[in-house]
Amino acid sequence: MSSFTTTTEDSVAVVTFDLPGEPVNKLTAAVRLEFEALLIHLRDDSAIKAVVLISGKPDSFIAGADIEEFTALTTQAEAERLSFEGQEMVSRVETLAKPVVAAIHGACLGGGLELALACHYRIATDHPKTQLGLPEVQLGIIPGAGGCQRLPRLIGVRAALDMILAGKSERALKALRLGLVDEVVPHSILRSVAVAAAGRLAQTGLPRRKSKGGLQDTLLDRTAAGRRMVYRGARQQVLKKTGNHYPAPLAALEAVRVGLEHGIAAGLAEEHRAFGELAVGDVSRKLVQIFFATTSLKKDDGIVPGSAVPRQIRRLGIIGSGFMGSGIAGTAVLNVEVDTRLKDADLSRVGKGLKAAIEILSERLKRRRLTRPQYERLTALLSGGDSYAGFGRADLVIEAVFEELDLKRRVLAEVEAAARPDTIFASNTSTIPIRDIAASAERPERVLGMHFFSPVEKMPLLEVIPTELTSPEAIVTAVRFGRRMGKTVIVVDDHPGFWVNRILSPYLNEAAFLLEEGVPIELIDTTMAAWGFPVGPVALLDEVGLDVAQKAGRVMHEAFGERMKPAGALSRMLAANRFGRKNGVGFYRYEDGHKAGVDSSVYPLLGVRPVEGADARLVERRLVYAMLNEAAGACAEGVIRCARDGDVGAIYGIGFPPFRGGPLRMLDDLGAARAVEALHLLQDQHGERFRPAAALVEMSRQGGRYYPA
Ligand code: T1G
Ligand code: NAD
Repeated sequence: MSSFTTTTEDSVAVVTFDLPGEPVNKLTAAVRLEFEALLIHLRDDSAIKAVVLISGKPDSFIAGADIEEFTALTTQAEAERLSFEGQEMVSRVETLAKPVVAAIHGACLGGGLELALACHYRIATDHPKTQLGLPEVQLGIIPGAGGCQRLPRLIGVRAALDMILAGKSERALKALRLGLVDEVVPHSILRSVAVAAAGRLAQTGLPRRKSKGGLQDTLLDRTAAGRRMVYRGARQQVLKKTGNHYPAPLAALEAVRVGLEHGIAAGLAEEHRAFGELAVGDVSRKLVQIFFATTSLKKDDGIVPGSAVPRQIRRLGIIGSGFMGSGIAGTAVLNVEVDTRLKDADLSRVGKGLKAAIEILSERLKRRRLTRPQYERLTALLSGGDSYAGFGRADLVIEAVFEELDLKRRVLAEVEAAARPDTIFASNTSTIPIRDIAASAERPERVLGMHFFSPVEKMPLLEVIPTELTSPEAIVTAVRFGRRMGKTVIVVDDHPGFWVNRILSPYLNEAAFLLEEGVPIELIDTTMAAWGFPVGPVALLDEVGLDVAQKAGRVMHEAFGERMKPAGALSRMLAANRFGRKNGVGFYRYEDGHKAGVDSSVYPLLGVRPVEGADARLVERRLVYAMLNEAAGACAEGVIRCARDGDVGAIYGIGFPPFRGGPLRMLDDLGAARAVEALHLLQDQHGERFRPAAALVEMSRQGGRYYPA
């Protein structure tokens, strides 16, 4: 079956790419062969004066190289060859003696954008699905089909590095401003505008692009000395962000540098060399596994497929317009465009909550992600009050009041009285079992947990927690709604702390034990940041709020006993009125809302003196194993449905270092036997809380794993 069909309109060949049987267009080896044959035909057919390349898929132009195909490669030489062949194919487009216009609608990513860059003119649709980018570094590789060469030449080295090193995509209007595309049009006229442009270029020759920008661009982008500054700055930024754990961004920077300083041939050679090395490396393997795990979660509704259909959510009610309630409201309005009503105990709190929700929208307006009319329309969807007025029409109600069981039960009863019998009730509790909240519910089949993470608009994870009584319809509705809010959703079992807080708890508690022993705060936090977490555990406690952390710790202690007994550090801090960032004093000092260094007056409060010469490796060992061991235990209890959910949850919920693949993947890499051995040592030194989970011991005996080898 062929992937390309060609029709001719007034001597313009319109080539439609539609990979049979696949949801998106990908560049596979078979596609490359067919396309190269087609290029020869286009070159030799004298009736054809110009070419348009367009996609037959509803919302992808080309999603890049086939990730499955290149991850099947086992040797560096094979991977290098794949990149080299991609470069060759793309170069043949650029050197075709006839103008080629890329007509782009939908995802234009990786190799797809590299192909478009080799075309002579690019037109994109203004549709939000149209995204242009080089996401390769997110897969641990670099653009390997000339992207490191053509992008900086087209849009300038600084703008190109911004895109390549972060792997971020741009919408059409931004792409137009950057000079990445030549025109932006509505989808309905994409094809006709592209055909007209191709015809025009055939007559008038290739477009000449004026170099954009002022003096600064000239100095920084177009002089060798200026570029040296750019490379140095970019390198520092990459190291700061990735802490040297991710080799791809630096390799991409080098491929760009070599190309600009030594010519495109040298640049292409460096590009395919580095691609080959990275594609078979461990970091890329891990990141690709996470890509496929995330993709498969997009289709997993947490129910037996087909056993229920999701309800449409037209109106959303939120109880509690505090920190979380307002964040959920703003994010729901932004991404789902749903009518949202907030309720709190009094009007001044409602006002505050509405303001915070609108702030999420204003932020997008400022960054030009929303137009003024869109912003006006979205803010009009938000309303609030101090009563249940309007809740009779809500399809879904999310509760985000204080973390108190009695209060949550009362709110549920009030909602059941005020709302329709078929309204779904979701609690955003972070630790309390949902079955306890639902214990006296009239309609427990409509009650579940939707556990968002803070800040809601930024954190990519949602845990959906059904009880034994929750209906499949309620589950699938919550999962789909969360997904529309932009979240990766895992469905987890109803145990205290669910998954993410369950594994986070012993980790944070271990940090508190370290503090009580006088291990310096800086040492704890820099150790774990260097290990790959976005922030260290002590800074994280400050972010979460020490009161919130203490409450959660108590719930966990009650549920799991001695093993989760809280260290005393938090109570001492709270007794001194230190809540963390929220009141400006925690383990760190805060000035104008910015973290301003460790507050050394904390040590006397904790009754210790900072010890000198503490061993960072031991600190790391205790913290990491506290989490890994809990992950193994919780997994064996069935908190998560599979290892995939656990690893994705840890990475998206608490920033577990992606290059390590997640806690369960890490246990597989270590081997259960080694993990058990390390835990036994810790148990001897620090007590029973490090007793290895029974499941892990069993695994070490049987040589089991979480993932197939
Ligand atoms: N390779 C293989 N499979 C892919 C794919 C790709 N590039 N892109 C998508 N899929 C599959 C996906 O796994 C799923 O499969 C189905 O398509 C629908 O995807 C030389 C080497 C395009 C924005 O990183 O970001 O080019 O589960 O459910 O939400 O330099 O998929 O149905 O069997 O995600 O509408 C760089 C990755 C490659 C883009 C669509 N490209 N894809 O999102 O649908 S490296 C990427 C995405 C490269 C060159 C290098 C998204 C999407 P299945 P979906 P969606
Ligand atoms: P918050 O104190 O900022 O907000 C709670 C709000 O609930 C307050 O505005 C309060 O006035 C309101 N409220 C209390 N009783 C009410 C009632 N009877 N009717 C209506 N409103 C009432 O707290 P938060 O941080 O937003 O946490 C809310 C929930 O979300 C808690 O269950 C918490 O465990 C959970 N959660 C918090 C976080 C976090 O990081 N803060 C993360 C995930 C989940």
